[in-house]
Amino acid sequence: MTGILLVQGDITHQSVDAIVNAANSSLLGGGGVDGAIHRRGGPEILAECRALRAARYGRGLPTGQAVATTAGRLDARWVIHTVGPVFSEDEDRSELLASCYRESLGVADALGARTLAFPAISTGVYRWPMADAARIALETVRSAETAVEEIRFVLFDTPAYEVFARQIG
Ligand code: AR6
Repeated sequence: MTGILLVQGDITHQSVDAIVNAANSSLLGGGGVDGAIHRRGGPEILAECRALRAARYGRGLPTGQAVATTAGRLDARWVIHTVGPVFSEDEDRSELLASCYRESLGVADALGARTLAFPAISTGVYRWPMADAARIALETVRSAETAVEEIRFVLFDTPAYEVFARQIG
């Protein structure tokens, strides 16, 4: 039985086995939660991301997939990088957003992670409306088969936390 927990705050301050990063396909960092993870986690994370790109993802990590690196100086064992879809009014990309959560859980299981922290993937720079993103995130992790014991959604601000709290019921 997997516990689902909502926390308001900065994901880089969480103590968990694995922290999920809302990355982009370059894996080379960016703004938002990605920038915060690399800043606080230090250069070891970027070094592993570069090595992964060179070895496996020359064209970038595809949207909806996930891959792990060290967590550097973060209080975690791994960072799991996943690439959310950019929100579109014209095209339903929900399955790609759900895939980010499913694939991240799959990577966490393969690593043996028991506790995992997710940000609200795609809800910042990638503009996904928070309520819809929360619904997809919660439905996907609730229906996933995983050995992860605790999934923590770390919401950066009060409005985001409240949206998730309403969705979780
Ligand atoms: N802890 C928890 N949540 C955070 C933090 C933090 N430290 N910082 C921001 N958020 P975003 P995306 C929230 O933009 O939409 C990057 O440049 C934020 O308020 O980080 O998936 C990447 O390199 C929002 O609710 O990710 C990509 O290019 C959520 O995290 C692109 O942005 C996600 O916002 C990915 O865009």
